[in-house]
Amino acid sequence: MERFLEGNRAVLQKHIQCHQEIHVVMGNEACDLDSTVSALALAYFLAKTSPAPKAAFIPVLNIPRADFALRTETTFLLQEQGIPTTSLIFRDEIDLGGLHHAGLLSLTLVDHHVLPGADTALEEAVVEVLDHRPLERDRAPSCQVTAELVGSCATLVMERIAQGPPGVLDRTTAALLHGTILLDCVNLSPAAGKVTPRDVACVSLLEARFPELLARNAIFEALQAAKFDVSGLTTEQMLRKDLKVLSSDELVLAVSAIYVDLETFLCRPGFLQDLDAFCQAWGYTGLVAMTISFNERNEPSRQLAVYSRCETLRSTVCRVLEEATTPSLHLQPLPSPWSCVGAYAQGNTLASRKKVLPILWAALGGPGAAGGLEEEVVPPPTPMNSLVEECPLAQAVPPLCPQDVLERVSRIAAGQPPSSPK
Ligand SMILES: [Mn+2]
Repeated sequence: MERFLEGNRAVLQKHIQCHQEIHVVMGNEACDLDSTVSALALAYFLAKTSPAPKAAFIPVLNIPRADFALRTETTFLLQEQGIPTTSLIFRDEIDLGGLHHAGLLSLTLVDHHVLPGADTALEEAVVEVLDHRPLERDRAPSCQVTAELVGSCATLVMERIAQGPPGVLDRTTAALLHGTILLDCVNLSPAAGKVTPRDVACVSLLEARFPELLARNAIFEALQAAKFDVSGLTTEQMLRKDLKVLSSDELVLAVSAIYVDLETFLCRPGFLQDLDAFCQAWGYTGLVAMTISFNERNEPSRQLAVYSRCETLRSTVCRVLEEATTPSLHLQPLPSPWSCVGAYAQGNTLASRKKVLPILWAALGGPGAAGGLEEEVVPPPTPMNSLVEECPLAQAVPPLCPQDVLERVSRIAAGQPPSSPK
């Protein structure tokens, strides 16, 4: 896998020069772990098994490279498997429209099967679809469609590989598929309602072939922790990672979920410059940051900050949140290091962003606040299973560092005592 990915760019260039077929395997625009790994693994398999003359099989991550850092569970798993980001090809690094225009493009869609409006022109190039949700549209008979309601698209890719010639699957690809299925299927927990017998069968098959794969719990916990690990992100990336945007005729208000406590967040180096630049770049008049963090007993606490350079807007938003009754947020003012930022402890830890958005929408004077919640999300949302939204994990996920989890597990595996109690 590593060598396949490393060579991709050169193979792509050569095929363009020689006017030979380029077969792109691409996931959806959320570019979550499933989309990424399904694209990598299927492209790798096709490259290994397709008869000559070979197309260039190129996995494409369906986001701009600049957004990749926000997919923290994906960057974590690829790094663990020794795959450098430099060998990946992102959507803004390949001209799919141009390739199609030149008659060179074949397209396989994984983890989705309908191209977004902006990509409609590429529909004609689609030769195969692998998806794990119900089909919304029919395809020409020439297009090979696999649509099965399993927990993870990676399961369908694994089944495809298992049906192919033996010996194609390498350890890295196996680890990627294994981790992805476990994350998507909530560690194969039947209670979570995502796993199917086919997902379980694939995980077992992978473990039988590669006994050195880490234990399921360890991988799941590490990936789950990585998903919410923002320690490596810039302030701008933290603000974008889990973002909703409310807009009225006059103003645009961003509402970001933040996964560190408010004091840490507000005291980041260069905080105010970064916040100003972020709001200016995207045209936001103000921003509400809702933080969720966990104490040693894994109890969640929520805090809230209101920022705007427009004092009228800031005080209006603050007042509306302070006085809200459905539900009451039980806000307690906190000292803020910045005069343009109001800070609060949120006593009502059950009041999620889902509850706060309508309050804010009403404050913006949204028409018919009940039915008119118009969410416009710019830039596109990341695939966050937001803790700030209502989410079954909101009470249970401790802020683990993914490296710690793996370290602890390898220590346990080596028979050494864990460095710190869990
Ligand atoms: Mn998926």
